[in-house]
Amino acid sequence: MKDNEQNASKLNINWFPGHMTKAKREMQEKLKMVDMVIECRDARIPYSSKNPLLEEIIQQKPRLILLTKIDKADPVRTKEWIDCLSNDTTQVLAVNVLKDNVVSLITTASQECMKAMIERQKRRGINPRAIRAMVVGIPNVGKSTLINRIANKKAVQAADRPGVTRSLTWVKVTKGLELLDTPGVLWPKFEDEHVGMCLAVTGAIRDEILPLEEVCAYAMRHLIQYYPQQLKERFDVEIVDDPYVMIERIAARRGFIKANNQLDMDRAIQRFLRDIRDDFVGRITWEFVDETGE
Ligand SMILES: Nc1nc2c(ncn2[C@@H]2O[C@H](COP(=O)(O)OP(=O)(O)OP(=O)(O)O)[C@@H](O)[C@H]2O)c(=O)[nH]1
Ligand SMILES: [Mg+2]
Repeated sequence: MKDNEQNASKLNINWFPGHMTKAKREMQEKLKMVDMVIECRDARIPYSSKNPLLEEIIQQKPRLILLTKIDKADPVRTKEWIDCLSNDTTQVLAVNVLKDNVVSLITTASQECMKAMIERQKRRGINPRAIRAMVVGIPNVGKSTLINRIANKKAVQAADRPGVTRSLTWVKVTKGLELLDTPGVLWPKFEDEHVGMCLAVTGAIRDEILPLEEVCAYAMRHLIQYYPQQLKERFDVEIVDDPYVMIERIAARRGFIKANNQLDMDRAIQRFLRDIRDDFVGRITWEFVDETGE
């Protein structure tokens, strides 16, 4: 417990930087001009990537939950998450933003979300205007990539690191759909250590401000418990319960040795995290429906 508290406090360093406060305020201001919200969550962490500030920001607007990066997540778990998050008022769509036909999927889903507005306009004899949707979510979840893929051009900047988008930008992606790109937003305090760790492992927080050894140990514990075969196959080491011993074994197996003949643990930690994020350990989901109480 004490360890957890220490980790949690370390994990609270400055990850709600000034640009996020500004983004939150601007999103609230833009809300009047928006018909609906596309809430992107990472399919590997559908619970931890749910932003608690969002309810405050988006209020009662119709919402589509979009689970991104399904190609990186455990397919069995993704199915469980879709079933758990879908209900009469919320549609859930799970996609590989890079490969799936997101134009058609998002167009159809947004029209379904805005059915009432479209029908109202038709009844009044007005040609339905383009749907305006604000795309929101944690950093690095794929918001800007989604917008570029639907628009079929590089309308906004996107890259594999958190904090790329810094301002709100409207993009007319198709004749019937306008999307508002927004900066990824976190929240000032993670009540639950698990949430901070999941965001860290999957790359939503800059590594420079993270206690990487603890993040690595957290990830290792999960893999030992739920994905031992994938872990063994990737690193070719015998599995033991102690995550730190596992990291040592990886360092030794890979020949990560410092000039003083000690194991180079920093290098092993960085390689381990990179292998996870680049999918070399296979498709991993970091939290399950039954654990989170969703
Ligand atoms: N494998 C995979 N990669 C994805 C998917 N969606 C997005 N990416 C990658 O995720 C990275 C981050 O994408 P961005 O679109 O910049 O993320 P963002 O949500 O706009 O991030 P911020 O602007 O920092 O908030 C890019 O390298 C994308 O190629 C997906 O479904 N699968
Ligand atoms: Mg972006």
